[in-house]
Parts: sequence; C-alpha cells; structure tokens
Amino acid sequence: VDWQDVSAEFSDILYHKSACGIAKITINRPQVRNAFRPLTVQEMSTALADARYDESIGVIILTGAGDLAFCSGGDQSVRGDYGGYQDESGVHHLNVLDFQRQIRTSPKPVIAMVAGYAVGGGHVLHMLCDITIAAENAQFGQTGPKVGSFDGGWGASYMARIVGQKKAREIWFTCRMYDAKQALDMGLVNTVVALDQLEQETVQMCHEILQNSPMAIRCLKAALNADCDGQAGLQELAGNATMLFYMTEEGQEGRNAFNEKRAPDFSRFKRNP
Ligand code: 2NE
Repeated sequence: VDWQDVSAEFSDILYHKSACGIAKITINRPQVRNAFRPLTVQEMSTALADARYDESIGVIILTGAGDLAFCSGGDQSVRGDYGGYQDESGVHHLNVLDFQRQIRTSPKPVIAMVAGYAVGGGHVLHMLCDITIAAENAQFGQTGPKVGSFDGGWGASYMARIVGQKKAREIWFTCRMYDAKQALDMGLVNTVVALDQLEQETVQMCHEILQNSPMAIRCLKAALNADCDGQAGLQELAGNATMLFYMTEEGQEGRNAFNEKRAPDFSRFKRNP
C-alpha cells in the first residue's frame, strides 16, 4: 500500500491514508507497549473523526507500533487518584470510553490489526473493532482485577456476546492471557496470520470490503450494533433509515411542500406490501 503520512499534528499516534481508500491509525508508544494516555486517545479520536468525514476513506485500520503490542491499555504511570488518567494539566480522563463509542458508531468498518499484546483497555479496543486480524504472536487478555480496574461496559457485556458468559467470566476473573489460536477458537478474532503477513492480509480484507456497497455495510454495522446496544443502537440504526428516506422523492415531497407553502401530495407513492 502506498501510505501517505498525515500525522503532522500528532505526537502519540501515526496517521496514514492510502489512495485506495484505507486510513490507518497507529498507537505510537512502543516503549510502554502502546499504552494510551489521555493525549493518545484524544489524537486517535481526532484521526478517526477525520477518517469518518473523508469521503475517500472506506475502511479504517487501528493498530500499534512495532511487533510487541497492539495496546496495553491505560498508561498506569499517569493514572491518578481522582477517577481517571491525568493529562499534562492534571485533569483526569476516562476518554477511552468515548473513543470506544466512536469506533462502535463509525459507519465505516474499523479493523484491529494486532501483533503482540492486546490487553486491558487495549483488549477492549480490539473487541470494539468490527474485525480483528491477529498475528501468530498475539496475546489477549484483561488485567483489570490485577491492577485495580475494570470495564463493565462493552468490555464485559460485549465480550460475553462474543465468547459466551462462562468464558467472559473466566477471562475477567482470572486475568489469564490467551494466544492467537485460543482467541480464534473463542471467536475473539477473525483470522490468525504470520506476523510478516499481518499488514498484507489486513489490507486484503480492506480491499474486499471496499468493493462492496458502503450503504449496505453501514446499515449492517448499525443493525448488528442495535442487537446489543439498546436504545442507542436503535437510534443509530434508525438514523440510517432517516438518511435513506431523505434520499427518496417521497421524503423530499414533504420538505418541498413545506418550503413551497402547499399541502404535501404523497398520492403518487406506492404503499409497498
Ligand atoms: C503488556 C504486558 C503484558 C507486556 O509485558 P512485557 O513483559 O512484554 O513488557 P513489560 O516489561 O511489562 O513492559 C515494557 C514496558 O512497558 C511498560 C512497562 O512498565 C515497561 O516499562 P519499563 O520497565 O521498560 O520502563 N508498560 C507496559 N504496559 C503499560 C501500561 N499499561 N502502562 C504503563 N506502562 C506500561 C505488560 O506490560 C502488562 O501487563 N502491562 C500492563 C497492562 C495493564 O494492566 N493495563 C491497564 C489495564 S486497565 C485499563 O486499561 C483501563 C480500564 O480497565 C478501564 C478504563 C480505562 C483503561
């Protein structure tokens, strides 16, 4: 892939785009196994929003720099005593939870490309991605109960949807690590590939997705989310229905009638069975 580096404004991440429609967000803190601090999350969020609004982009890859880790979760060295991770000015954040929502509601598929450790909050991030491609050296697990933390949101409930209630409890209660093969067997990842093939295989998956209807994929993602996400999921799915309705002559007749100060005439529109 002919990646164009568009990272200029960032310090904790790298941000690349390809002419073929892929954006790649790379957590670039390999010295701490790509743990995120508030700034890291803020930058990932800015990049993901950019990819969402860039019409040339159809798929987004989320990954970590180097071969040793995708992401090791929240940076424990800046975890404060007042409910979050401290930024430069001492304000405490759990902004990764907002970023989780952003991945979830991105109408463009987000693919986790995992080499090495995906643990703690990093494990939850890969789970929230639509698809995970793992290298053979990948290791997965939660560490919260060991380090005095937990994610009882999607980190628990969505995990249980993926691996089942018994396994989710084992993963959280024991803080065991699982290799790529075990993760594949649990349905936590889509495929396992050789480390030196990781990006190639991920890009291949992106190309396959890019050939398909963006609207169909967008609606399918919202529908799959809606099954798990309660009223927020329904809102997302219904928003797509509204978007499609606005694109129809029937929807436009209502707007036109209002703007032209006349009664709407819906008589020419069929009532489909
Ligand atoms: C990731 C893991 C298993 C890697 O082990 P290993 O043996 O390959 O590396 P090592 O030596 O542990 O780590 C290398 C360097 O990275 C730092 C380490 O302190 C070490 O630094 P130096 O000794 O070289 O100076 N490092 C690694 N992970 C870090 C982290 N998360 N924060 C700060 N520094 C980190 C192993 O390192 C590990 O288990 N890491 C901790 C994983 C963890 O507990 N993450 C936090 C979970 S809680 C969370 O993410 C969270 C949440 O639950 C809810 C909301 C938001 C966040």
